[in-house]
Amino acid sequence: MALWYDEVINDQVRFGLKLKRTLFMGENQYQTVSVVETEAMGRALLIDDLWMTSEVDEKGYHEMITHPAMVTAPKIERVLIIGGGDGGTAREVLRYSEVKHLDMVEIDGMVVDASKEFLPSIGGSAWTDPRFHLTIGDGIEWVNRTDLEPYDVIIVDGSDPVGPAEGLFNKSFYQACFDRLTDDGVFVTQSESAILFLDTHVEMVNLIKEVFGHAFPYYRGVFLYSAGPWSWTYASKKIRPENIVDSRMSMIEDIAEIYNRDIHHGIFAIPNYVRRRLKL
Ligand code: PUT
Repeated sequence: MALWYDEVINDQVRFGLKLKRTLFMGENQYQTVSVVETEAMGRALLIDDLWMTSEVDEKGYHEMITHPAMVTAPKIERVLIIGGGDGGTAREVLRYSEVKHLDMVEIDGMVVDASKEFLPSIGGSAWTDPRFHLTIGDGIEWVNRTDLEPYDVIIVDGSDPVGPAEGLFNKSFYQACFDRLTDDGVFVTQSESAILFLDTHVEMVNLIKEVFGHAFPYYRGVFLYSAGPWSWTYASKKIRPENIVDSRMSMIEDIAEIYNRDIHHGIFAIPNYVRRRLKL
């Protein structure tokens, strides 16, 4: 009999994939981490039994969380990723030669180790890039440090708001990120599904707006996240998503699998039922 794994989204919805085999299962004080091989999506990472990323569709997530910020921030020399343990966001950030220093602060070393061993194509050359500085530690404590040089871009690539990622979904965390950014720096976070987790999405965007003065949610489908469009939210003290640096956009659209200028312009359109609930 075929073996399936279903992410239980709520008592009415599950999202399942047929498995070939389980490659890794581990548990620590933070969460459970598994890597499975699926028929449809290649190898996939689960945290606390929730689908996180897969070889087949990871670019649809990692390109989207990375490039809108990276093509619009005036400077991209110093970048910070909170979370991002599979390495995909780091890989996308490091495509830009202007990046001189990338810090990534991931709370769970097991996610990094499992990703390097079983999902090596996702982090790719990021793991050995001399500009990349990995800290296994608490991203919330990191952004509350006052001894850090400010960042040009901060990307929050956390898991869902359960377990250790819960603290990445509140106003004091967004305020700390605001404080760690340069005056024209850009912040982006994954901000959940505006269909399955609409209340969480709306609350996040409204809190980010309270901190930054503006918030620009954007939307695109990620197959593994099962219910229509996923979302990310962009914010900055000064910069808007229209502020495209042409040379960077041309470079990235030549090599990206999905992201390009037309997609950039389209993704910031907010569905009316969401817009009515946002205090934008
Ligand atoms: N970084 C993974 C995003 C959340 C998946 N549900």
